[in-house]
Amino acid sequence: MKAMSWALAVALVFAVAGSAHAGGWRHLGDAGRIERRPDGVVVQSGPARLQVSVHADGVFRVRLAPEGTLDGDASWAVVQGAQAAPVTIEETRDAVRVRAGDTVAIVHRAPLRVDFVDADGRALLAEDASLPMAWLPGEHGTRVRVWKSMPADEHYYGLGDKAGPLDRRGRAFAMWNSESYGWQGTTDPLYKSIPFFIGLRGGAAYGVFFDNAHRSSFDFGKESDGTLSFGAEDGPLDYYFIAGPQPAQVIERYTALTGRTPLPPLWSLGFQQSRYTYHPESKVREIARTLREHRIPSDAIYLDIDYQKGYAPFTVDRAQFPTFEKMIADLREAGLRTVLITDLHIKHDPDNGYAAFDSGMRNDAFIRNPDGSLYIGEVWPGDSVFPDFTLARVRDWWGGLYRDLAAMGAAGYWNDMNEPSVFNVPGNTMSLDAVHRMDDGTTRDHRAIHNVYGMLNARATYEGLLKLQPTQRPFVLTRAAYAGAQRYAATWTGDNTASWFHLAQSTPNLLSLGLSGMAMSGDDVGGFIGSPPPELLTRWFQLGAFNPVFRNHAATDTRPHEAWVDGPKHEALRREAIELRYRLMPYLYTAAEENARTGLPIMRPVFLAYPKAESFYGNDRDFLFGGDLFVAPVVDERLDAHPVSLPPGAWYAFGTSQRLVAAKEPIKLDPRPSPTPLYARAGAIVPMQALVQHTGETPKGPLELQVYLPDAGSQDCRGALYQDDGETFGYRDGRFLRVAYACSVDESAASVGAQVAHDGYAPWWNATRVTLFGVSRRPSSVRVDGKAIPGWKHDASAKTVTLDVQGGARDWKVEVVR
Ligand code: MIG
Repeated sequence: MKAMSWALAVALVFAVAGSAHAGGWRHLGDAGRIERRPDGVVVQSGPARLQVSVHADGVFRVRLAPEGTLDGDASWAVVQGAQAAPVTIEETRDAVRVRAGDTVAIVHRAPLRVDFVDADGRALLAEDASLPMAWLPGEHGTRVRVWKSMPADEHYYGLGDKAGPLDRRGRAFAMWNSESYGWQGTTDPLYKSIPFFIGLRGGAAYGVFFDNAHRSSFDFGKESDGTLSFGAEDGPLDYYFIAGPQPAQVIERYTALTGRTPLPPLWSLGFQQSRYTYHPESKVREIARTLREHRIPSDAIYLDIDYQKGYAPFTVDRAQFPTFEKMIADLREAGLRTVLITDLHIKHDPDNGYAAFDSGMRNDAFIRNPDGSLYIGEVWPGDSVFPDFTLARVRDWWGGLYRDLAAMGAAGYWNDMNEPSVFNVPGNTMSLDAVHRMDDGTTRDHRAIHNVYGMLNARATYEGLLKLQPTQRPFVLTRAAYAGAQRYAATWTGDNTASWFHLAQSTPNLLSLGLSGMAMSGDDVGGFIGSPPPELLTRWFQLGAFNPVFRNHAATDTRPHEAWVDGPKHEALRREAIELRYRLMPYLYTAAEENARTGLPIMRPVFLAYPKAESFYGNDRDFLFGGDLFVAPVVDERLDAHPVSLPPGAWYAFGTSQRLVAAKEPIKLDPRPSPTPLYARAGAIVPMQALVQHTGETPKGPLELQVYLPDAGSQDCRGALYQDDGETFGYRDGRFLRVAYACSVDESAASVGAQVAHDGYAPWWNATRVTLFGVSRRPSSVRVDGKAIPGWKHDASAKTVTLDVQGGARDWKVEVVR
């Protein structure tokens, strides 16, 4: 009942949330005393104080304290401390200008407000003088809100995996981690809260990160056409302005601020087979056997909640899994890792020898109600208790729970239900009064912690695994997240539906997650709820093959979703899609390493690489896979032509010499093209390998390099390769290989070169097979390192030249002479 009335109250209050003039909002008045600091200014305005500082290169921070005291500087998201950056401060009659690099924060005096402009004085993000920042004291804290002018031609991206189109313009969103079974196109909020967005206008981008974990909301002109706003129910008014102008630069800076995804284990980039639930043991073994018999390349099998005893996390139902450890070992032998679900709700099961509960009680690890009693909520195991993940010592304890499962040989862990989801209560989550303890001895109620709870669950898992197996890269899959969760876990989009709608929704979701820092993401291939018709399932495999996390999953009571269930024709198409992913593994792994190093996502909206290509600002269907491949997937049942509009420049139909140029009119393909239309940038050098059945298998044969020749004179021909052992942290000690490839074309020759940039890991190949696409005329000779070689091939109809360069990691140069 209590929670119910709260939910109603929130609904009522939220109805007027965006409304600036609704009763009681106290807006900032004029500036009073201005204090200069080395990194910016602190401005008094009545009792309130506003701080505008330069946090790092290209990153400004704005904080408002209504009562004048800036809260302790705690953030769950930010890992980058304030960096010293050159700052100049200039005072004029009307304003103070804080300049760093190419960005200026103009702090206007009357009323006190902040605009961001670029070096030429062009507005990037400006406040409307009639709507300065405001706050509204209430029963559960002080609400805060910021309004900004919204240019008519600006587009908005990010906020994690929200439903609906990628461009958020014209809509409003709430941030409150919510179990969202069967969510649809307007369902909001969903499972994650990533209060970060990117504004993009005429090719120039900036970002805003609102670091407030309370229930918050973002409005991109829904309430009022020319205004965007963001705010929260309580907590600090604390946001970062992140300069571009390249959108990629905004993402690099945002992920420097909130952290990056550590390099994932290679196997997690393989195809993953899941279902709710494969049990008993014989069923799991049968699935593993069938994957291999049908030659479906795959790297992991997931065990959902039925492997446990009475759904109690960290138990194994031995009646169903008599030789659990042996099963894991046998799967591993076949190249399949086992991923176990480990929900965070611990069964309330006193005096029954349940170690997770007993040790949690001994360690005072569980969340309590305000009256000191245990908070108990009903979830899968029945009455359950919930770890107090805000405490470091509780995260430690939780991490230790993985000791046995790790010893049993499990390779990855799945943290589901961590919004947290609670059954049979209004709001489907923990009581908002539940008490979370902080390491500094203070407490917060659940309202303040809710949105970070799932991330702290993933963090406890990740850090625990690091302690247990310090040399192994952990793999954690989380459903709930807050900004920064990319440091600990991969994610998926929750309980989607076996519908064409959800297939089409997959790409905007995953692109948005990638723009929001969480590149390692996927959705349930085939749809979780319901039974996909064969063609839909095939299309989903074909799309999922280009998702960072590629996992087939389905709910109970649905028909089987595995690749082989619809007969040989569909199976062949699905296998073909999976095989291409495995053949592209060197390219994909290189993209994953780039993501770990720079934050740039693996799946990229076209505007990320081509910011000026405005025709792609609203494209929800197509995307770049890594830097050089363009995917135009089939996500509907249309009977008319499949239209493809290429990004700027020249492209090749993948694996061919068919050259295409971006044009006004889309290319019209067959209505049901198969496989997925895929294009390589003219100037791309794509590393590939021979087909394997799992990533632990050494490819037989050379490294394969596909070189898509650009126009003569183009400087933009390049590729990269990153390799290491795929599972340890050895790369941090330099045990990796990095090769840069480049090519050039002139009247006399096409040349391709390899340059080893870091030689710390011996690769599996001892030759590189180079294929040049776009060579119509038979060359007069082919030289490697200046010497003519025999044995090269020209295929006149395919317009390719193929040759082998002997050796593993070494510099070389190939010349194909006209
Ligand atoms: O209440 O563990 O989103 O992937 O299979 C459902 C059972 C709980 C929800 C997850 C889904 C998983 C399921 N879980």
